[in-house]
Amino acid sequence: MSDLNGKTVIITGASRGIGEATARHLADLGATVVLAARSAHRIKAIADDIAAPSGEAIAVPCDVSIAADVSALIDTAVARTGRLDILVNNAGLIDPIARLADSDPEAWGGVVDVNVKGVYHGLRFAIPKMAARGGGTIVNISSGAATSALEGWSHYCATKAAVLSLTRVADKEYRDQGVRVIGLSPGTVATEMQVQIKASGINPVSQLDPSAHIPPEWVARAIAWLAGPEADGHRGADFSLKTDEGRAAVGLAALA
Ligand code: NJP
Repeated sequence: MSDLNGKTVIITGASRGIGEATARHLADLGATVVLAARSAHRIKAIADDIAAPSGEAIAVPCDVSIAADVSALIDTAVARTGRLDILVNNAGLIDPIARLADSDPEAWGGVVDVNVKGVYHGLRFAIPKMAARGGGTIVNISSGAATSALEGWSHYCATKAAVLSLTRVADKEYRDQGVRVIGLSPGTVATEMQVQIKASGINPVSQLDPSAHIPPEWVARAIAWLAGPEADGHRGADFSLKTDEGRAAVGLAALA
């Protein structure tokens, strides 16, 4: 497990779900965590809770679809802590779920703004800071949807495929400057996103029993593992937590 003492980690989409669990876990491992999301009151409450026993946590309200917000987020993290070691590009949307001919073009584009442009913004503004210090790690939260087609998820499949593409290109461009860029496909996770998926009733994922989902804390453990050198073989690709090999590497139970 990575020793994150003295390191600064930014997590987008940290107001709930995978992002919140990741902030809490990485703080437990010694990191100073910077929580970003639109729900300012929620990230402030989580940061206060993390900081209360012994951790260090900073809340920065941020809409990842807005370049200036992400630029300011990264500047704030560096100004407050003096460094940036890890960025977790986690913020993402799945709603509204709809088949192509029923989809609303504006809402479809809004998902592109968050899922694709949000990740691009993180890469765009974090890479120069990391490269200037000799390196860092960026984990882009991907999905099995990046490489498979699911009814009602044209926006989600297309945007996660774009995230995988960004992971590949960023690795190609900045590997030799010490910037480690890795995607993470977590499988189904018990968060608000799965509640929205179930409510849609559209494809087989919506039919899954909630007991099939892994807890967000498992994803947080995978992210901590990806931050360390043991995960170097996954640079420029999506690491999957759905496989027995992936779970074993992270130290999690095999699939039932
Ligand atoms: O989702 P959820 P998860 N700017 O809905 C934030 C991927 N994934 O934790 O802004 C900034 O509980 C939102 O905060 P707020 C998935 O695609 C999941 O499951 O305050 N933040 C909240 O904190 C996504 O990339 C599953 O509303 C924005 C967070 O995003 C990541 O995992 C499977 C924002 C969403 O929390 C986390 O999803 C899979 C914005 N514009 C991949 N818009 C799964 N759950 O099964 C939203 O393969 N957020």
